[in-house]
Amino acid sequence: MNEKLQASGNNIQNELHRIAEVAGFLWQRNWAEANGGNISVNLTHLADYELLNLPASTTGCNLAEEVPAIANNIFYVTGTGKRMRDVAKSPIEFGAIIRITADGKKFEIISEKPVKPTSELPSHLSIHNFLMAKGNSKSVVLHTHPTELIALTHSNTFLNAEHFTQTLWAMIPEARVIIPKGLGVVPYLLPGTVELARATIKQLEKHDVVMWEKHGTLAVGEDIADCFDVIDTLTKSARIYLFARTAGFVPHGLTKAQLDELARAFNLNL
Ligand code: 2HA
Ligand code: ZN
Repeated sequence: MNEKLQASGNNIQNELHRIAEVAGFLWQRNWAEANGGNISVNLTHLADYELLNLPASTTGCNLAEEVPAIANNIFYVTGTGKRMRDVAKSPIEFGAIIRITADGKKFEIISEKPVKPTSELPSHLSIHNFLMAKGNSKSVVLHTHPTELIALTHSNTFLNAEHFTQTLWAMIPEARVIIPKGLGVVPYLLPGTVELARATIKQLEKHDVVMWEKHGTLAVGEDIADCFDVIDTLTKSARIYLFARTAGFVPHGLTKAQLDELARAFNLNL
């Protein structure tokens, strides 16, 4: 690792450890086959002046869409084609720290080893740009392939986000509390495209977690562990629903009155 990066203080090192831990969870959960999934974290608020101004180890690469709200920001991003189980061992070896140029039109790699960022970089950076422009403190974008949630997107009924949300909320009280805004759904689009990024951002106006039809889940949050919890809880609900269906019955689910009671008890409509 770059000496300056190493010396950049505990904040960045701690964050890399937390990323590694969650990357391991994604693999253990069977959500990260081969090179499936990707992570980006805005590190700007954790970095010192020296790190923010590290010379680039690559020339700038053009971005398909400008991201002026995150100009000069630095991010950890997982590498394209890299296995999540390897990211878990060493995020810096299987990912990169990148900096957005001052004009918001390019990114450059500042970590020593020039690992090419995730194929979903257009989505990740456009989302960070959107979150920052909204004055949001959400600095994490986590994309993974949770089996049970993806399975449900193979049914047209679950492409209706309202139905998807209500079904998962009704399985366990935690789902209503931990995913208060419910989930958005993006119909299938080619992975890695600007179109997918735009459709996702539209859903993020109202939700913090979005399903990509027949592909996976994307969550945004202030903390990588929180993003994991949201997807983990949704998956738990999906498992309960599918177990019940597999056992031959349709689960009753919590009633509307019970869900409304939870919303009141936890101030979820604020
Ligand atoms: O391979 O998950 O969406 C990484 C992906 C693409
Ligand atoms: Zn994916």
